[in-house]
Amino acid sequence: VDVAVETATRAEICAVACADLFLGAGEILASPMGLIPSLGARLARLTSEPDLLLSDGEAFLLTPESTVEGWMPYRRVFDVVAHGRRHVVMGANQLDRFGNQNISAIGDHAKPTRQLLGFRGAPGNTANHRTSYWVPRHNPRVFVDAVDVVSGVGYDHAVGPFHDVHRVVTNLAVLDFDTPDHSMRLVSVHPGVDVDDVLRQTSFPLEHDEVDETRQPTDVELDLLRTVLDPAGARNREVPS
Ligand code: F8G
Repeated sequence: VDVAVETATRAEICAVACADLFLGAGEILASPMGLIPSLGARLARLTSEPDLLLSDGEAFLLTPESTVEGWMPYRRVFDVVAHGRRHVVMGANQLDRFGNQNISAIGDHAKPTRQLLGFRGAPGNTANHRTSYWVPRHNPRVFVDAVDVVSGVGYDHAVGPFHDVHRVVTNLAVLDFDTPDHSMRLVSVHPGVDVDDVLRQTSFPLEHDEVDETRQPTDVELDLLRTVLDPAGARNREVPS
């Protein structure tokens, strides 16, 4: 097995966990929001998923090295969303145990204490195709009993046959919804993190019967991250080790 001899940083573990979100994806549009999910999608394209399409979020499809390889103006992104051949990795100010996401507002909806991003593409994304989440600071303020506003739709608000909240990757762990009632489950903790650390940082109970350790990057993945995708090391500032 091609396992890296050098020690990976926490950020590199997270980027590889994000790359693994796309395993088996084939020729779909990957829409990673934020640095670590973007590194993950580009890494997947260079390793496990060579047919993955990467958009710049405006008008072009890019190679992992940022060369333009196609034209996808904004309106065509909506066609792809509706058609379902897309996997978005969104952020979250709040997430609950059924995967409802809030990026809209904090507090009472009639008089919010904080105005955030708004609903953006979240409702349509979660109704139409696979969605995952990236949370760089796993804590009880993000992992809440109930979100203040539902932006991305969770499993307790069925929105049809294409709803598919896949996984949540955080700075501590990987989680999914593969339980009988689709409540959140702890899949793996990153090297150096205890299961109890994750439970303490999560407001709701998490199933944690069979928890693995998140896998280490391979030598090839570490080399790509360090020399091709992020030579300046921005990843390690977003997620300190
Ligand atoms: C809180 C909390 C909390 C934050 N509890 N308080 C406070 C209490 C905090 C601060 C203040 C601000 C398809 C598609 C689209 C498109 C199209 C196409 C999408 C439709 C494209 C364009 C579009 C959605 C993509 C994301 C989000 C990525 C992040 C953020 C963040 C942080 C969410 C993590 N829990 N939280 N506060 N977008 N971004 O103390 O108070 O609130 O806090 O797919 O768009 O439109 O649709 O958010 O907030 O996926 O992940 O970075 O807003 O930066 O600064 O933390 O300090 O001011 O007092 P943030 P933050 P204070 S798909």
